[in-house]
Amino acid sequence: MNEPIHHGPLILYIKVGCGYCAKVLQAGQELGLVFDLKTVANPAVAEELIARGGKRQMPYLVDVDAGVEMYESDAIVEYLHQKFGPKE
Ligand SMILES: N[C@@H](CCC(=O)N[C@@H](CS)C(=O)NCC(=O)O)C(=O)O
Repeated sequence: MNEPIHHGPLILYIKVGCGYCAKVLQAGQELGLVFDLKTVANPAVAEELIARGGKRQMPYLVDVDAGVEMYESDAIVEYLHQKFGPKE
């Protein structure tokens, strides 16, 4: 596993037991990223997610510094690898 790297806040909305969320969490761990995790078990968090992205679907990533927000685990994993993965 890589050493932890410095990066701006990465908020990840998740649901416990969600395999798509686990996939993103694992990718983040492999890249040495730290997520600010928000779980939709809290109704206020679920409302916040819907207000932000338009629907209740997890995982949902917010890269605060980049102003990037997205659904879809595959897209999130790809984004994280492109931004934080090893450079050629
Ligand atoms: N294609 C999406 C599927 C995500 C998905 O189906 N997430 C489920 C949880 S595993 C969800 O948001 N369910 C709505 C809910 O639980 O309210 C992805 O890969 O991220």
